[in-house]
Amino acid sequence: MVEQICRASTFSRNGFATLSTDDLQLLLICFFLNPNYFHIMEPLFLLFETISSTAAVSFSLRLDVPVNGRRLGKAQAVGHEVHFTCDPGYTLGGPETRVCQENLTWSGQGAVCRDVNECASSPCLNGGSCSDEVNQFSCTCAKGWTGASCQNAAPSCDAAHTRPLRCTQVQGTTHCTCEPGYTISGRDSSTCTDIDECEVFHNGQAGRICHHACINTPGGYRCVCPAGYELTRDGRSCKDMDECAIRQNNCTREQVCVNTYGGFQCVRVECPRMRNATYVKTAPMRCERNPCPVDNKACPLAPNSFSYHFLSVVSNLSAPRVMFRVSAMRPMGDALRFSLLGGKLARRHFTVQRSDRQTGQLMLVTPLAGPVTMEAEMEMTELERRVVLGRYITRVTVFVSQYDF
Ligand SMILES: [Ca+2]
Ligand SMILES: [Ca+2]
Repeated sequence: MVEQICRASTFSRNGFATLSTDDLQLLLICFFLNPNYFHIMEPLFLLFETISSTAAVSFSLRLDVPVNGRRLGKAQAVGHEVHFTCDPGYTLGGPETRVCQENLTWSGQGAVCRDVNECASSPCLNGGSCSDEVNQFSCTCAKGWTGASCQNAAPSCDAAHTRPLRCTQVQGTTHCTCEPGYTISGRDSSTCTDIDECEVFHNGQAGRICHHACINTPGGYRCVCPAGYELTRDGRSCKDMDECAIRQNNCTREQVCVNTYGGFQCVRVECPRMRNATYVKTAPMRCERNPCPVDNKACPLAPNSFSYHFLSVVSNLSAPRVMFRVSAMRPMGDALRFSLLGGKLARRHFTVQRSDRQTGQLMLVTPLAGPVTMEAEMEMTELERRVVLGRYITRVTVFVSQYDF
């Protein structure tokens, strides 16, 4: 009987129940009968109020409103429900609805509003790190990226090296492309990055992309040539400028302009000075021996003529190859002999061969690495019954360029 009276529902009213002094006494009796009574009544939150000078106990079921959330519904009568919602940015943990039960406890566990982890979906792109905040997230972007989700390449000196992807929808499928000269890149393939043609086609099957130097540009590339060369129409090759032909040289009237690969040379032929013979210039590139005095026995042994030739070649020309030919126009004697004059250096790179009865040729036997200027002298000797009739010197000056073009 007492247990029945002491059932929690005895004191249940409409949520806030006002206990009369009799009820309060009954409560105390219940407590004395069973000291654990208030443990049973734990959900009851006792309030003491004074209403019209009547001591009364007002109680309500403890029901915490979740932090960052709201409770909907005020009724606390047995069988009634309350609902919980959370503020934006929070998700409800626990039941959405709790029912006031017969034993004056609420059904289920307490509701809590948990902060939604906006970082859970890894919203920061391109290596950015995510910080979860209430109802939002913030990205700390990796170097070179910007935007709320680090989706944009940061403006920099080479900002032009990236372009946005161009996407189109075709029958529900997205097709993305880049402008010519760009390729899809980025961790999530969301960016078009300039192709470094200079790097990619450095030494392709078709040879070097540029004859000389390559400069990568946004969306393309550019070939450049060293000073003294101009880019050809194909935009790849370098062609020597003929400074002698276009009069972009500073050679004087006494000098002869010799075009070389990558430059030019102003040369002036001086006839050789010899003790036993004198020479006169008979052409800009030729000196002939003056007639010998009758009493000068050494003079006739001196070379009859000196011819000067200037060759321009590129560096590392393959060898062997014929560089120059000398022929006797009107052979006087019965034999011709060709030989190479000059020092060790000339002999390392050149040799003289006979190509037919009247012709000798200067051969390059070892490639010449430029830039260098090399001289070689060929002698043609005319003989009549092994007696020297005349000697003819051909001096070849070879200007080797710095580059192999
Ligand atoms: Ca490029
Ligand atoms: Ca030139």
